Amino acid sequence: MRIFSGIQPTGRKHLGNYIGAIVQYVAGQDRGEAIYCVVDLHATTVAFAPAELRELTYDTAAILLAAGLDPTRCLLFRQSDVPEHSELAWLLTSVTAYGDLQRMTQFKEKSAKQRELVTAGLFLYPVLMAADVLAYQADEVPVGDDQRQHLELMRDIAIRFNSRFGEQFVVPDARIPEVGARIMDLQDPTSKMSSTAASEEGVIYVLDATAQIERKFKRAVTDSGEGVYRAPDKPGITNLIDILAAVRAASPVEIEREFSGAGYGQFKGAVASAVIDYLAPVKQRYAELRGDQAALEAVLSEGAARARAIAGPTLAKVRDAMGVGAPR
Ligand code: AQP
Repeated sequence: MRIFSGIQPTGRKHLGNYIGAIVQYVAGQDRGEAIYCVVDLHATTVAFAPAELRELTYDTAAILLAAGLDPTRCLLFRQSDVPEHSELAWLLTSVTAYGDLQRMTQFKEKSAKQRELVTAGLFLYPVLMAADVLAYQADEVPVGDDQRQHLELMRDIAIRFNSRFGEQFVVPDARIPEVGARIMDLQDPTSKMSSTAASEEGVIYVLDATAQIERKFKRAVTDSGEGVYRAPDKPGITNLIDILAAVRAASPVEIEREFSGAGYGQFKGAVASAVIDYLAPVKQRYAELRGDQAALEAVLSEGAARARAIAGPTLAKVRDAMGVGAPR
């Protein structure tokens, strides 16, 4: 079983990224051959600063290692170090429908937010994402719920390619966690927690100081009623229940039972302290790892060499099947 996922070095990683994706990456090391990638090429699809991008790539790699990725048990690399990703993305455009790309919710939302330029890269983002995964013949892709639509398109691309050019790709499945697949913004619990949120107050960053985490949970938007239980008209409390369930590896029902008589203030305090304890060891390891950029670079470049040994043969096969390039 091969597992692949990518994470963008855009902004600081938040609790949604952590619970929805990173925790699953760590668990993937025990479940199969795990391959993870910091997708810096994806980050160039929206406005970015070149020097910052490089730093954010190291930041993101350090967060992943601090969370528990172990380069002896998984493969971790930087997307742009493996040119097979971008070549395959181009080849896959030949079986990707323009109309499908136009329907992508993420493109619609992100293009609406761009002030200066809506890039063609943003439009083609899901094709590059398909190439990331398909190059490794991955069986499973751990992601948060917001990537569900991209995963479906990726499967369609693989199926269309296989039927046009012969069986070249494994058709991957999404692995979306049961609890915590969509952590919501604490200030606007109808929108997902996001690195591009309008205000930082609703976003818990993995590296936030204890006092910031306490303050953000204290100010988290709830409803005017009472009772700690999940309901469509209680998106704020529902989100806090999901967060506590995820960090305690419990079920939301267990959390509801435990806090059935509690007031909102008491409940928010409990969520804040659980999240603080949960992130403390990650923050400590991050500080140690981030201080040694040369060591981070070594992990990424060794990972890239091993990744190319897997993606290269896929590309050779695909080029042959498409009649592109000199015959092998
Ligand atoms: N709120 C979330 N809840 C659960 N999972 C989430 N993910 C993102 N937000 C949530 C999952 O995190 C992984 C990495 O996402 P990314 O590479 O898109 O990184 P990002 O740019 O930091 O993601 P954001 O915050 O979602 O930014 P925007 O909104 O600007 O794109 C993915 O598996 C994703 O599902």
